[in-house]
Amino acid sequence: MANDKSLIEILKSRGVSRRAFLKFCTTTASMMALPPSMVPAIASAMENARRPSVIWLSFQECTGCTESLTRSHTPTVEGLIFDAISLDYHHTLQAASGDAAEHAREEAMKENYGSYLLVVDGSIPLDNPGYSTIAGISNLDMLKETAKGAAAIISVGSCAAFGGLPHANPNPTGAASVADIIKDKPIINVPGCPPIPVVITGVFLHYLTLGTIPELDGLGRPKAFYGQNIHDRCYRRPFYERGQFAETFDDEGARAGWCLYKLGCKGPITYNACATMKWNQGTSFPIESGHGCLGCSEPRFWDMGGFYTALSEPTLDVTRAVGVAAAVGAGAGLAVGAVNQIKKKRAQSNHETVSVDDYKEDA
Ligand code: FSX
Repeated sequence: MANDKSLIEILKSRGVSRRAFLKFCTTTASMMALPPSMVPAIASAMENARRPSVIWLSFQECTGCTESLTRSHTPTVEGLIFDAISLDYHHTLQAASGDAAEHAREEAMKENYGSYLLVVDGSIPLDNPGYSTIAGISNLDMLKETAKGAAAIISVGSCAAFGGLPHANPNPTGAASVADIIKDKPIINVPGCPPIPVVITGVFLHYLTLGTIPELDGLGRPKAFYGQNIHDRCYRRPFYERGQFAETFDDEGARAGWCLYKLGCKGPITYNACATMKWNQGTSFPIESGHGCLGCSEPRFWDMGGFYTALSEPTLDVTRAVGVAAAVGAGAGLAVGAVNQIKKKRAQSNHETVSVDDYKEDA
Protein backbone atom coordinates (compact mmCIF):
# COMPACT_ATOMS: atom_id res chain seq x y z
CA MET A 1 0.00 0.00 0.00
CA ALA A 2 1.02 3.59 -0.39
CA ASN A 3 3.22 5.76 1.83
CA ASP A 4 5.28 2.98 3.38
CA LYS A 5 8.69 4.08 2.03
CA SER A 6 10.07 7.21 0.48
CA LEU A 7 11.19 7.09 -3.10
CA ILE A 8 14.85 7.58 -2.22
CA GLU A 9 14.69 4.67 0.25
CA ILE A 10 13.34 2.44 -2.47
CA LEU A 11 15.99 3.54 -4.96
CA LYS A 12 18.76 3.03 -2.40
CA SER A 13 17.51 -0.43 -1.55
CA ARG A 14 17.82 -1.24 -5.25
CA GLY A 15 21.41 -0.11 -5.39
CA VAL A 16 20.88 3.21 -7.17
CA SER A 17 23.82 5.49 -6.31
CA ARG A 18 23.50 9.17 -5.43
CA ARG A 19 25.28 10.02 -8.66
CA ALA A 20 22.84 7.93 -10.72
CA PHE A 21 19.97 9.47 -8.80
CA LEU A 22 21.10 13.03 -9.59
CA LYS A 23 21.67 12.11 -13.20
CA PHE A 24 18.17 10.75 -13.30
CA CYS A 25 16.83 14.00 -11.78
CA THR A 26 18.58 15.94 -14.55
CA THR A 27 17.07 13.68 -17.20
CA THR A 28 13.68 14.03 -15.55
CA ALA A 29 13.90 17.83 -15.60
CA SER A 30 14.80 17.72 -19.24
CA MET A 31 11.98 15.29 -20.04
CA MET A 32 9.49 17.51 -18.30
CA ALA A 33 10.85 20.53 -20.20
CA LEU A 34 11.97 22.16 -16.94
CA PRO A 35 15.13 24.31 -16.73
CA PRO A 36 18.32 22.82 -15.18
CA SER A 37 17.81 25.18 -12.24
CA MET A 38 14.88 22.97 -11.22
CA VAL A 39 17.10 19.90 -10.72
CA PRO A 40 17.81 20.52 -6.98
CA ALA A 41 14.10 21.06 -6.34
CA ILE A 42 13.27 17.84 -8.17
CA ALA A 43 15.96 15.93 -6.27
CA SER A 44 14.68 17.24 -2.96
CA ALA A 45 11.05 16.47 -3.86
CA MET A 46 11.98 12.97 -4.98
CA GLU A 47 13.96 12.32 -1.82
CA ASN A 48 10.92 13.05 0.27
CA ALA A 49 8.23 11.72 -2.04
CA ARG A 50 6.07 8.88 -0.79
CA ARG A 51 4.64 6.35 -3.14
CA PRO A 52 1.19 7.42 -4.27
CA SER A 53 -1.48 4.76 -4.42
CA VAL A 54 -2.39 4.02 -8.01
CA ILE A 55 -5.50 2.20 -9.15
CA TRP A 56 -5.27 1.18 -12.81
CA LEU A 57 -8.44 0.21 -14.65
CA SER A 58 -8.39 -1.42 -18.09
CA PHE A 59 -11.52 -1.24 -20.20
CA GLN A 60 -11.93 -1.67 -23.99
CA GLU A 61 -8.31 -1.97 -25.14
CA CYS A 62 -5.72 -4.38 -26.48
CA THR A 63 -3.32 -4.23 -23.50
CA GLY A 64 -0.73 -2.64 -25.77
CA CYS A 65 -0.42 0.26 -23.36
CA THR A 66 0.55 -1.98 -20.47
CA GLU A 67 2.83 -3.99 -22.76
CA SER A 68 4.50 -0.77 -23.85
CA LEU A 69 5.09 0.28 -20.27
CA THR A 70 6.30 -3.02 -18.89
CA ARG A 71 8.56 -4.14 -21.73
CA SER A 72 10.66 -1.08 -22.19
CA HIS A 73 12.13 -0.06 -18.90
CA THR A 74 13.68 -2.93 -17.07
CA PRO A 75 16.10 -2.41 -15.45
CA THR A 76 16.40 1.33 -15.97
CA VAL A 77 15.69 3.88 -13.29
CA GLU A 78 12.40 4.66 -15.00
CA GLY A 79 11.45 1.08 -14.26
CA LEU A 80 12.27 1.62 -10.64
CA ILE A 81 10.05 4.63 -10.58
CA PHE A 82 7.29 2.42 -11.86
CA ASP A 83 8.00 0.13 -8.92
CA ALA A 84 8.02 3.16 -6.69
CA ILE A 85 4.39 3.94 -7.15
CA SER A 86 2.10 1.73 -5.13
CA LEU A 87 0.21 -0.06 -7.86
CA ASP A 88 -2.62 -1.33 -5.74
CA TYR A 89 -4.84 -2.59 -8.53
CA HIS A 90 -4.06 -3.50 -12.13
CA HIS A 91 -6.00 -6.24 -13.91
CA THR A 92 -3.04 -7.46 -15.93
CA LEU A 93 -0.14 -7.05 -13.53
CA GLN A 94 -1.62 -7.97 -10.17
CA ALA A 95 -1.23 -11.47 -8.78
CA ALA A 96 -4.62 -11.52 -7.09
CA SER A 97 -7.75 -12.50 -8.97
CA GLY A 98 -11.46 -12.74 -8.36
CA ASP A 99 -12.79 -11.43 -5.06
CA ALA A 100 -9.30 -10.72 -3.71
CA ALA A 101 -8.55 -8.45 -6.66
CA GLU A 102 -11.77 -6.52 -6.26
CA HIS A 103 -11.16 -6.18 -2.53
CA ALA A 104 -7.74 -4.71 -3.29
CA ARG A 105 -9.40 -1.99 -5.35
CA GLU A 106 -12.01 -1.28 -2.68
CA GLU A 107 -9.38 -1.24 0.07
CA ALA A 108 -7.09 1.12 -1.85
CA MET A 109 -10.00 3.44 -2.50
CA LYS A 110 -10.99 3.45 1.17
CA GLU A 111 -7.47 3.87 2.57
CA ASN A 112 -6.42 6.59 0.16
CA TYR A 113 -9.70 8.34 -0.53
CA GLY A 114 -9.05 11.71 -2.10
CA SER A 115 -5.36 11.07 -2.76
CA TYR A 116 -4.99 8.09 -5.06
CA LEU A 117 -4.18 8.37 -8.73
CA LEU A 118 -6.58 6.68 -11.08
CA VAL A 119 -5.06 5.42 -14.31
CA VAL A 120 -7.37 4.25 -17.07
CA ASP A 121 -6.54 2.56 -20.32
CA GLY A 122 -9.23 1.61 -22.77
CA SER A 123 -12.48 3.28 -23.74
CA ILE A 124 -15.84 2.86 -22.07
CA PRO A 125 -18.78 1.34 -23.98
CA LEU A 126 -21.91 3.40 -23.44
CA ASP A 127 -24.35 1.67 -25.78
CA ASN A 128 -24.74 -1.42 -23.64
CA PRO A 129 -23.13 -1.79 -20.20
CA GLY A 130 -22.90 -5.54 -20.82
CA TYR A 131 -20.36 -5.09 -23.62
CA SER A 132 -17.55 -4.93 -21.10
CA THR A 133 -17.69 -5.79 -17.43
CA ILE A 134 -15.20 -6.61 -14.68
CA ALA A 135 -16.38 -8.67 -11.73
CA GLY A 136 -19.89 -8.13 -13.01
CA ILE A 137 -19.48 -4.36 -12.82
CA SER A 138 -19.88 -2.39 -16.03
CA ASN A 139 -16.91 -0.29 -17.13
CA LEU A 140 -19.06 2.80 -16.78
CA ASP A 141 -20.03 2.07 -13.17
CA MET A 142 -16.49 1.08 -12.21
CA LEU A 143 -15.06 4.25 -13.72
CA LYS A 144 -17.58 6.50 -11.98
CA GLU A 145 -17.19 4.75 -8.65
CA THR A 146 -13.38 4.75 -8.72
CA ALA A 147 -13.09 8.30 -10.03
CA LYS A 148 -14.98 9.69 -7.04
CA GLY A 149 -12.05 9.44 -4.60
CA ALA A 150 -9.25 10.06 -7.10
CA ALA A 151 -7.01 13.11 -6.82
CA ALA A 152 -6.45 13.03 -10.58
CA ILE A 153 -6.92 10.70 -13.51
CA ILE A 154 -4.36 9.71 -16.11
CA SER A 155 -5.91 8.42 -19.34
CA VAL A 156 -3.21 6.20 -20.80
CA GLY A 157 -3.50 5.44 -24.50
CA SER A 158 -5.67 6.85 -27.24
CA CYS A 159 -8.60 4.61 -26.27
CA ALA A 160 -8.95 6.16 -22.82
CA ALA A 161 -7.98 9.63 -24.02
CA PHE A 162 -10.08 9.84 -27.19
CA GLY A 163 -11.97 6.57 -27.74
CA GLY A 164 -9.22 5.05 -29.89
CA LEU A 165 -9.75 1.93 -31.97
CA PRO A 166 -13.06 0.96 -30.31
CA HIS A 167 -14.42 4.38 -31.32
CA ALA A 168 -13.50 3.84 -35.00
CA ASN A 169 -16.39 4.24 -37.40
CA PRO A 170 -19.09 2.94 -36.89
CA ASN A 171 -18.22 2.79 -33.19
CA PRO A 172 -20.27 -0.34 -32.53
CA THR A 173 -20.07 -0.19 -28.73
CA GLY A 174 -20.66 3.53 -28.32
CA ALA A 175 -17.09 3.85 -27.06
CA ALA A 176 -16.37 7.00 -25.08
CA SER A 177 -13.25 8.50 -23.56
CA VAL A 178 -12.72 9.10 -19.83
CA ALA A 179 -13.12 12.86 -20.32
CA ASP A 180 -16.45 12.26 -22.06
CA ILE A 181 -17.75 10.86 -18.78
CA ILE A 182 -15.83 12.34 -15.85
CA LYS A 183 -16.17 16.10 -15.66
CA ASP A 184 -15.13 16.98 -12.11
CA LYS A 185 -11.53 15.69 -11.87
CA PRO A 186 -8.24 16.81 -13.39
CA ILE A 187 -7.57 14.48 -16.33
CA ILE A 188 -4.21 14.06 -18.04
CA ASN A 189 -4.43 12.50 -21.47
CA VAL A 190 -1.40 10.41 -22.49
CA PRO A 191 -2.45 9.27 -25.95
CA GLY A 192 -0.68 7.00 -28.39
CA CYS A 193 -1.57 3.53 -29.55
CA PRO A 194 0.32 2.73 -27.45
CA PRO A 195 1.98 5.76 -25.80
CA ILE A 196 5.75 6.00 -25.51
CA PRO A 197 6.64 4.27 -22.23
CA VAL A 198 8.99 7.04 -21.10
CA VAL A 199 6.16 9.50 -21.60
CA ILE A 200 3.89 7.45 -19.34
CA THR A 201 6.53 7.30 -16.61
CA GLY A 202 7.37 10.97 -17.20
CA VAL A 203 3.80 11.93 -16.34
CA PHE A 204 3.93 9.79 -13.21
CA LEU A 205 7.23 11.44 -12.34
CA HIS A 206 5.84 14.90 -12.71
CA TYR A 207 2.99 14.12 -10.36
CA LEU A 208 5.27 12.30 -7.95
CA THR A 209 7.92 15.00 -7.75
CA LEU A 210 5.97 18.21 -8.09
CA GLY A 211 2.60 17.07 -6.79
CA THR A 212 0.86 18.81 -9.65
CA ILE A 213 -0.39 17.83 -13.05
CA PRO A 214 1.80 19.02 -15.92
CA GLU A 215 0.88 21.86 -18.21
CA LEU A 216 -1.58 20.51 -20.77
CA ASP A 217 -2.46 21.38 -24.32
CA GLY A 218 -5.99 21.90 -25.61
CA LEU A 219 -6.51 18.15 -25.80
CA GLY A 220 -5.40 17.50 -22.25
CA ARG A 221 -1.94 16.23 -23.26
CA PRO A 222 1.21 17.26 -21.37
CA LYS A 223 2.87 19.95 -23.46
CA ALA A 224 6.31 18.67 -22.50
CA PHE A 225 5.72 15.57 -24.59
CA TYR A 226 3.01 16.59 -27.05
CA GLY A 227 4.00 20.20 -27.66
CA GLN A 228 5.55 19.67 -31.07
CA ASN A 229 4.43 17.76 -34.09
CA ILE A 230 6.33 14.85 -35.54
CA HIS A 231 6.89 16.66 -38.84
CA ASP A 232 8.68 19.59 -37.23
CA ARG A 233 11.17 17.30 -35.48
CA CYS A 234 11.48 14.64 -38.18
CA TYR A 235 14.95 13.96 -39.51
CA ARG A 236 13.40 13.47 -42.99
CA ARG A 237 12.04 17.02 -42.96
CA PRO A 238 14.83 18.39 -45.23
CA PHE A 239 13.64 16.03 -47.98
CA TYR A 240 10.14 17.40 -47.59
CA GLU A 241 11.46 20.94 -48.00
CA ARG A 242 13.28 19.91 -51.17
CA GLY A 243 10.20 18.15 -52.54
CA GLN A 244 11.89 14.73 -52.43
CA PHE A 245 9.24 12.12 -51.69
CA ALA A 246 9.21 8.33 -51.72
CA GLU A 247 6.39 7.28 -54.06
CA THR A 248 6.39 3.61 -53.07
CA PHE A 249 7.90 1.74 -50.15
CA ASP A 250 10.55 0.13 -52.32
CA ASP A 251 11.54 2.86 -54.76
CA GLU A 252 14.87 4.67 -54.86
CA GLY A 253 13.51 7.55 -52.81
CA ALA A 254 12.42 5.19 -50.03
CA ARG A 255 15.86 3.59 -50.06
CA ALA A 256 17.47 7.02 -49.88
CA GLY A 257 15.37 7.96 -46.84
CA TRP A 258 13.19 10.56 -48.55
CA CYS A 259 10.05 11.98 -47.01
CA LEU A 260 7.12 9.56 -46.55
CA TYR A 261 4.41 12.21 -46.84
CA LYS A 262 3.00 10.87 -50.11
CA LEU A 263 2.82 7.39 -48.59
CA GLY A 264 0.36 8.62 -46.00
CA CYS A 265 2.59 9.86 -43.19
CA LYS A 266 0.48 11.80 -40.67
CA GLY A 267 3.48 13.45 -39.03
CA PRO A 268 2.37 16.99 -39.95
CA ILE A 269 -0.84 16.71 -37.93
CA THR A 270 0.46 14.52 -35.10
CA TYR A 271 1.69 15.86 -31.80
CA ASN A 272 3.92 13.42 -29.97
CA ALA A 273 7.55 12.88 -28.93
CA CYS A 274 8.35 9.91 -31.21
CA ALA A 275 10.81 11.86 -33.36
CA THR A 276 12.80 13.05 -30.35
CA MET A 277 12.46 10.43 -27.60
CA LYS A 278 12.00 7.50 -29.99
CA TRP A 279 11.13 3.95 -28.93
CA ASN A 280 12.92 0.97 -27.44
CA GLN A 281 15.22 3.11 -25.35
CA GLY A 282 15.93 5.58 -28.11
CA THR A 283 16.59 3.02 -30.84
CA SER A 284 14.19 4.17 -33.54
CA PHE A 285 10.64 5.24 -34.34
CA PRO A 286 8.24 4.27 -37.15
CA ILE A 287 9.42 6.88 -39.66
CA GLU A 288 13.04 5.94 -39.05
CA SER A 289 12.05 2.33 -39.74
CA GLY A 290 10.57 3.31 -43.11
CA HIS A 291 6.88 3.60 -42.28
CA GLY A 292 4.84 6.79 -42.14
CA CYS A 293 3.38 8.03 -38.88
CA LEU A 294 -0.18 6.75 -38.31
CA GLY A 295 -1.11 9.74 -36.15
CA CYS A 296 -1.97 7.49 -33.22
CA SER A 297 -1.87 10.22 -30.58
CA GLU A 298 -4.57 12.26 -32.30
CA PRO A 299 -8.33 11.92 -31.82
CA ARG A 300 -10.05 9.63 -34.37
CA PHE A 301 -6.79 8.59 -35.97
CA TRP A 302 -8.37 5.38 -37.24
CA ASP A 303 -10.77 7.45 -39.33
CA MET A 304 -8.31 9.99 -40.75
CA GLY A 305 -8.77 8.80 -44.33
CA GLY A 306 -6.52 5.75 -44.47
CA PHE A 307 -3.05 5.04 -43.15
CA TYR A 308 -1.56 5.07 -46.67
CA THR A 309 -3.49 8.03 -48.03
CA ALA A 310 -1.59 11.32 -48.20
CA LEU A 311 -3.06 14.23 -46.26
CA SER A 312 -3.01 16.22 -49.50
CA GLU A 313 -0.83 16.62 -52.56
CA PRO A 314 2.15 18.75 -51.49
CA THR A 315 2.64 21.72 -53.78
CA LEU A 316 5.78 23.61 -54.68
CA ASP A 317 4.46 26.58 -52.77
CA VAL A 318 4.04 24.78 -49.50
CA THR A 319 7.03 22.50 -49.79
CA ARG A 320 9.32 25.47 -50.22
CA ALA A 321 7.60 28.02 -48.01
CA VAL A 322 8.62 26.83 -44.57
CA GLY A 323 8.05 30.26 -43.06
CA VAL A 324 4.50 30.39 -44.31
CA ALA A 325 3.85 26.90 -43.02
CA ALA A 326 5.16 27.83 -39.60
CA ALA A 327 2.97 30.91 -39.60
CA VAL A 328 -0.21 28.89 -39.95
CA GLY A 329 1.09 26.74 -37.13
CA ALA A 330 0.05 23.44 -38.55
CA GLY A 331 2.92 22.24 -40.70
CA ALA A 332 3.15 22.50 -44.43
CA GLY A 333 1.17 20.83 -47.13
CA LEU A 334 -2.00 20.06 -45.22
CA ALA A 335 -5.40 19.81 -46.77
CA VAL A 336 -7.65 22.71 -45.77
CA GLY A 337 -9.86 20.34 -43.77
CA ALA A 338 -6.89 18.99 -41.88
CA VAL A 339 -5.64 22.49 -41.13
CA ASN A 340 -9.06 23.47 -39.82
CA GLN A 341 -9.19 20.38 -37.69
CA ILE A 342 -5.81 21.11 -36.15
CA LYS A 343 -6.68 24.74 -35.53
CA LYS A 344 -9.84 23.60 -33.82
CA LYS A 345 -7.95 21.12 -31.68
CA ARG A 346 -5.34 23.67 -30.70
CA ALA A 347 -8.00 26.24 -29.90
CA GLN A 348 -9.64 24.04 -27.29
CA SER A 349 -8.87 25.69 -24.00
CA ASN A 350 -10.50 23.36 -21.48
CA HIS A 351 -9.46 19.76 -21.94
CA GLU A 352 -12.28 18.46 -19.78
CA THR A 353 -14.75 19.49 -22.40
CA VAL A 354 -12.87 17.83 -25.24
CA SER A 355 -14.70 14.89 -26.66
CA VAL A 356 -14.07 12.79 -29.69
CA ASP A 357 -17.55 13.71 -30.77
CA ASP A 358 -16.47 17.36 -30.97
CA TYR A 359 -14.67 16.43 -34.18
CA LYS A 360 -17.51 14.68 -35.96
CA GLU A 361 -18.19 17.65 -38.17
CA ASP A 362 -14.64 17.46 -39.47
CA ALA A 363 -15.03 13.88 -40.62
FE1 FSX B 1 -5.89 1.41 -26.95
FE2 FSX B 1 -4.22 0.57 -24.80
FE3 FSX B 1 -3.99 1.15 -28.56
FE4 FSX B 1 -4.08 -0.97 -27.24
O1 FSX B 1 -4.55 0.04 -23.20
S1 FSX B 1 -4.35 2.94 -27.23
S2 FSX B 1 -5.83 -0.26 -28.55
S3 FSX B 1 -2.17 0.06 -27.86
O2 FSX B 1 -3.86 -1.08 -25.42
O3 FSX B 1 -5.85 1.32 -25.10
